[in-house]
Amino acid sequence: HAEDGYRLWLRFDPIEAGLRTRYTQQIKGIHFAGNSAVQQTAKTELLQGLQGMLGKAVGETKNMAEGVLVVGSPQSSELVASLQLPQLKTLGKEGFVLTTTTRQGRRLTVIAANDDAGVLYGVFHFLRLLQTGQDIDKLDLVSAPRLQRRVLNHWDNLDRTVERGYAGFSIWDWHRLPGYLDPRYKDYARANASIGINGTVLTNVNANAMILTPMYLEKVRALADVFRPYGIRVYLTARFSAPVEIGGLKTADPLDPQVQQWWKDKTKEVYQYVPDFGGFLVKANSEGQPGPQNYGRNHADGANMLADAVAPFGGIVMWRAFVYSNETPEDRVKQAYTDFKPLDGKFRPNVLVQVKNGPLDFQPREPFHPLFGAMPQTPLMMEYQLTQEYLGQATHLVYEAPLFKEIQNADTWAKGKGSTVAKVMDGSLEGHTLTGIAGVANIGNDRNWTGHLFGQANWYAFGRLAWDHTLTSSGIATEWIGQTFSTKPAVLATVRNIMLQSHEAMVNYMTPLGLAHIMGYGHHYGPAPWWDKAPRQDWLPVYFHKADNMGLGFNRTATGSNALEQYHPEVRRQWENPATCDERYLLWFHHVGWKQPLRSGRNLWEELCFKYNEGVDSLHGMQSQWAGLQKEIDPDRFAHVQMLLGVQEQEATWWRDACLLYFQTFSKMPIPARYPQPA
Ligand code: GCW
Repeated sequence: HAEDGYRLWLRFDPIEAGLRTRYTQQIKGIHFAGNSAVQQTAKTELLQGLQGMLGKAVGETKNMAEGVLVVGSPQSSELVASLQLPQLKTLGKEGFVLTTTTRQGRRLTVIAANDDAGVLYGVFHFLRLLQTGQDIDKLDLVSAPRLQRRVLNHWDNLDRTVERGYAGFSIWDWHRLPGYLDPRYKDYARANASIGINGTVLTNVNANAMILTPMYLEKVRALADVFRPYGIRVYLTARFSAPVEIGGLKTADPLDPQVQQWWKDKTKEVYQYVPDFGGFLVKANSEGQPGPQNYGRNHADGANMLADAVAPFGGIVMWRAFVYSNETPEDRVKQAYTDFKPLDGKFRPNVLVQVKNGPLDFQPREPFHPLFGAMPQTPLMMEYQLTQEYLGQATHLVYEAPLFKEIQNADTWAKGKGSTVAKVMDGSLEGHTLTGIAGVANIGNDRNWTGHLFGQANWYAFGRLAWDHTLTSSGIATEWIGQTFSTKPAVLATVRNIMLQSHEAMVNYMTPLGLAHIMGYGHHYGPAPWWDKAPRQDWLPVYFHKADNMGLGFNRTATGSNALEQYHPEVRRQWENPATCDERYLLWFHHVGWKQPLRSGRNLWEELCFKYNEGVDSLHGMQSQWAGLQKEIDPDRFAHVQMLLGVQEQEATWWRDACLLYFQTFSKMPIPARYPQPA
């Protein structure tokens, strides 16, 4: 049948005959005793997945016979309890053990966990091993999530438009909910559960208070009921002015007792609909959203009011630190730190401050956000953007895992060398127990979910890295390709190669050397470094690149905006000197002369020409590598990617030519003759 990508990485087609024979001998029957809703899901997935891959059903058994696959938790399965697996003692929540063991002379394969979610994740991991052709003969694997709240953020509006969504309309069909449950909800839940995502914020951070009215809460309940058996909790965005807009109050001042009471009552009501409701995500006093500052209060006042309302029910508040205002004269990238750093220690224990990976806004490349490492008393939740707002949207192939890893591996030096962003995020640096990560979803109602087939890889990579940030970009790509396309070594190697170079390629053809935010105004898609007419200067490309006859780049050292002061001295020292500054961030921190020699020996202008051309060349390479896969990939998915790569190649060329021609009006130097000369 036509391959439309709907099945994502959950393709359980018959596997290669040799492997099938081996696995069939190793899995002769299944012992699965648990019967909670989540374990029932796990069981269904296991039976279906095995049947699909092995080509025949594997029977259930009550006995501990040779070759049985034993699944469950000690609480739900006497057999699992009797195995007394030592690994379970130290295994945290949601973790699982996959092990091969022998009891009474019989070889057993075991998927065990301490809780239902762990069983579900263990089953999906086991299926993944089979899908990717791994050896399951001597399993000895223990895995537990390093982050607790692994959450997708949907910027979905109640009219089904999706802010920064490029894959169709929202998959939430509010109009027909709660009565009509689109089968897609279940498929969405499966996909998330298979990669360990355990929460979803259904609504846009630019929030509509209506979602908190009974009419919508009924619909939210219906979705939560579908997701619960997959271990997924629902969260909502809270519009700060809701007490006024739907509550009839005169104010939303967080210190007003009536306002506080309104939120308490509202929260109680939400929990009546959704007893395991996760909590609220809030964007306040940012880009026109209402917030506590409208009443002379600060972000902690606002967050704590909501935190107190959800606390009795075990809920949390994810309070976003993406704040800046055009009226503030301060460099936009400094404003979040300025607002939040002084509030460290002032938040309730059930508040996570949610911080974007970089201090500007989901650019192809940014240095890590200076709040990481700067708020030791506050758990920080990482926010990545899967929907590729500034990354070519659903047209460009960009595998984002290398971007995520670059941020996570960055050293904040907060507590000396090795204080990586990953350690801030997973709580280990400061001993936080509440941890989390958010990915702004790239999902819509397109048949393949993400618009570009390779957008699926970013959803996948987000889940896998949320589970275990030590996984590598290459390893995750290998898993995804194996499940999505093929496990043939040549396919794995070629597709992986395309994926692993794609992010750097994009940085090169869009914003090399630390440039940022030179995309077209509003839509953020194509190049417009010349744009100087937006209603706000903090949205203007010219404000960010600061090209002039002397050079290019934003001076953020002490002689400029001094954004560097927000980083730990060790980090600052590396970056404040152009000679030691990582050239990937050079123009982010420095205004560099056009003729300044860089590490390559080329001067800035030549290096810019080199990078933009390198980006376009990478695209040619990606195209020809993909072309070589024609015989290996089904025609529909092959053509889909091939056509999009064609568009991407044209647009990379457009980016290169537009940016070089524009910057040349300042550098006044020729584009070296070895490069194509744009008309
Ligand atoms: O990236 C910017 C987007 C806005 C978005 C905002 C945010 C939801 O251009 O569309 O609003 O960030 O993260 O709040």
